[in-house]
Amino acid sequence: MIKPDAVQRGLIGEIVSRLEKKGLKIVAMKMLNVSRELAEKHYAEHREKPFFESLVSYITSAPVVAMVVEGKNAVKVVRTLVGATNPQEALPGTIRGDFGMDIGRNVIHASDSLESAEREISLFFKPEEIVEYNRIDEDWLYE
Ligand code: IDP
Ligand code: MG
Repeated sequence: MIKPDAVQRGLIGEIVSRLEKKGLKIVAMKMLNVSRELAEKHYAEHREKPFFESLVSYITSAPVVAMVVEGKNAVKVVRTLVGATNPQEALPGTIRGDFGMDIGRNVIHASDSLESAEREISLFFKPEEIVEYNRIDEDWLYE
């Protein structure tokens, strides 16, 4: 999910482009305003954290772009492209490392496991919003 700061800063294209060029297949994508209810569900695991309120207020402050991407080991690959949670520690070349300055404005969200991906996808998308297709370059992306 491209977070509100990245949408406001005009980084949607850059971020989508990085995922696309890596070879990840985008199978769903939408812009939406995250409601407080959705934000609380999405970040349920952080409910007891001191930053929970500011996190919910951040993610609901402007539109986001939610995506579902597929690929071999997609969860791990995306987390690697995204970089460390704190953009000040994220390596250059990663999305957070290249575009962020503050842990509370860290540009992008990425699911951390297949289980959380499944849970989060079901919060943001109806099954019929996820598209099945082949990318023409798949034979050249994978051995
Ligand atoms: P992740 O996004 O890298 O998976 P999580 O630990 O799951 O990191 O935290 C979820 C989000 O909560 C982070 O992306 C960041 O926006 C916010 N966050 C995490 N830790 C802090 C903190 O210490 N202060 C403020 N915000 C935080
Ligand atoms: Mg997380």
